[in-house]
Amino acid sequence: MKLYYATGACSLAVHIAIREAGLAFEPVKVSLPAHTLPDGSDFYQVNPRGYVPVLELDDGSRHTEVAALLQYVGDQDASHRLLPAHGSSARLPVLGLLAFISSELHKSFSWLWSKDTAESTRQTCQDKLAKRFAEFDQRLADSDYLTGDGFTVADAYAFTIINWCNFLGMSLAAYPKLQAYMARVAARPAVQEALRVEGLLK
Ligand SMILES: N[C@@H](CCC(=O)N[C@@H](CS)C(=O)NCC(=O)O)C(=O)O
Repeated sequence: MKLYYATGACSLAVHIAIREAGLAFEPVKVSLPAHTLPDGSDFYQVNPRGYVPVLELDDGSRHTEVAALLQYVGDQDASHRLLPAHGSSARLPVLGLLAFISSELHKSFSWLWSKDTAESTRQTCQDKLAKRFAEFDQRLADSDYLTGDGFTVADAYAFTIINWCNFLGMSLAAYPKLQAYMARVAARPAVQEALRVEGLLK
């Protein structure tokens, strides 16, 4: 299995999940500004949409979309620790969170990354994110992770996206439980290893 990733991008969620699941894989770094691979070849040949993550399975098939890839990776872990079993009621909140993080967090942040985004749009996105952060802060008052006391693929995704606050100069000081959660997730050995491999830790 190969994971095409870019440093600190949303692909980090899949990277973390793969390491949490203990799966064998080859990380392949993509230069996003140039859309090139380490050998200089064109990343659009791998993904015509031009974005990471791409997960290439051993049969050569290539797949995209963070929320879908996290489900695939979670299901490879036979203990169902990262994603409860198909058909179980415990799976539903995790799937709900994957969709929520994708549409309500990931895509709002996408506007903040663009230099061309108008100030009014930027403000709207920040206001929306503030509401989502407040909700997570409340949710984390009684539990270590988003769906209870165990880490799931939803935490890999939430951590990755909220971590962008560090790059965009957005403070989480108003959300102490969320801030503590970010430190808790960052301290997990699999997360430390993913951050180190991506060059985000010394
Ligand atoms: N719909 C995709 C979006 C992935 C995405 O936004 N990837 C960004 C990095 S976080 C990217 O590679 N952008 C570069 C580009 O679109 O050229 C998903 O959910 O996986």
